[in-house]
Amino acid sequence: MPEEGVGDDNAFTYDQAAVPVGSSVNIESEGENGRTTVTFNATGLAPNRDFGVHVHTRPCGPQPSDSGPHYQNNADPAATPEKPSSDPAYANPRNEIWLDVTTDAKGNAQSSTAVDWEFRNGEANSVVLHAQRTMTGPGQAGGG
Ligand SMILES: [Cu+2]
Repeated sequence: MPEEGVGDDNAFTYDQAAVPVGSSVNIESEGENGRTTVTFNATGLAPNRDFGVHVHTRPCGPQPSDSGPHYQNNADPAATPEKPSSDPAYANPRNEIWLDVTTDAKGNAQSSTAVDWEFRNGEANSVVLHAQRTMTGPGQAGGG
């Protein structure tokens, strides 16, 4: 991210029950004229369950925390590296990229989102699948 047509070449898996070997995830991002559309496609995940999915700022790594906080168009001034944004005024699907999905009986899922901004160069570096659907309340928004 945010290059277009990015595959899963650098994927790290932390839960092999939720994301079995052989599953695949594909993300595409298209930015144009101040708008960005991101689509998420997955096959072979655990069936019939929710996942939170977001664009994060740092590349994935061996530790789940390596991917850093969510990418925000308008950065929450109260957020710090230790305490990522959880203010619904900033941690919401218009200011971040949220692609939550529910898998079907075969573990397949698709979602897409469109926002009124484009990624700043080099600041959106990963897409993270979370074990839970994204929360939206004050103090927990964006968490999962
Ligand atoms: Cu996330």
